[in-house]
Amino acid sequence: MTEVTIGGYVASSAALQGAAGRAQAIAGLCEQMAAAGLAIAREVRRAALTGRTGYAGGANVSGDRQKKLDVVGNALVLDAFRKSQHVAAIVSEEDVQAVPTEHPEAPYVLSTDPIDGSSNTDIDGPLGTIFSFSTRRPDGGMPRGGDIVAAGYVLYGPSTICAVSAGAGAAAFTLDEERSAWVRTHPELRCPERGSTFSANLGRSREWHPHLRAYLDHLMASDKETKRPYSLRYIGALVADLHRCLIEGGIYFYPPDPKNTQGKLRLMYECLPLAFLTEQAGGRASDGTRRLLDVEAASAHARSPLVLGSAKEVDLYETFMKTGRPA
Ligand code: FDP
Repeated sequence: MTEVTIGGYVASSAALQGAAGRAQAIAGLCEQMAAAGLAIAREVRRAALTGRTGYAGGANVSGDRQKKLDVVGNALVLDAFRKSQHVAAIVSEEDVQAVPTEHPEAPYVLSTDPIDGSSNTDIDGPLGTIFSFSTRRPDGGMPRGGDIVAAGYVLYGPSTICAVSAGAGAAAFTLDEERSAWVRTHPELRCPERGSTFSANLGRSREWHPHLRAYLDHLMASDKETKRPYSLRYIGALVADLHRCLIEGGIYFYPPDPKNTQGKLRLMYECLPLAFLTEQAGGRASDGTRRLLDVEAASAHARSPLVLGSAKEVDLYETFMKTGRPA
């Protein structure tokens, strides 16, 4: 394993070369995010010992009851970037409005879900942090998929992993806790073209669109040639479910249903950052009918259906949504 730092990997990204200082600035931001991830990892590991499991007492703007770790994770990320010369504002799941930093004219905006998969905080299940850095729009509008310059996640599982892309491929680093150092364990993160697992909350599947139910039937039908039936794997923390898809292939989807008519997941700090990373790892990200990175967020907390993972699996999902059939 080569000792390449997260900042070194990001700075060398072919997509960032050109403007002087740009690559270094974005590399520094990703390093800072990984440092925040390290601090969050410690909080997550010690939560049951420090009284930080359970609910905090409030709710976020989407109406989700906040866990104590949501609040702690948000504070750690905000503290890491509040003084940053390169970040103008932070769009977080936990804050109603974008939080301005001390440098509101800075070139980049951070979008983040500091603790993804909060339902898992009290059961020792995997959690994540999602982030993206986007070029700030001069009109103050919400950054779009095309504005993202770097994105990734930190996965708090049996080990802590930071996956990152700065627009020219993707890599993942594992935290060596003894040295507090990130080691590049996945020099090139490549999502297999196909997989044999699917990941979705089937609790509402009876309420799904008939075309989607046909897709589900297709996945669960027997066919040796296409390795069906696929296996169901659902951790219930998006970062962890996506990580499996990127390593082993497969598909994750959170579709709309009568309760969540726009889906459940939030575009700015869940869907778009992970769409960017997934595409850079050779996978695909869709809202079920179109490329997710082309979808514009109407507001900081806008939701979208999300379909992520192996390119051919996402293609098939879209075909079913169009026709109700595999072709
Ligand atoms: P959670 O509500 O626990 O924070 O971000 C939302 C998210 O988790 C994703 O991480 C996860 O994939 C999904 O919601 C789980 O939702 P369901 O409980 O509806 O399956």
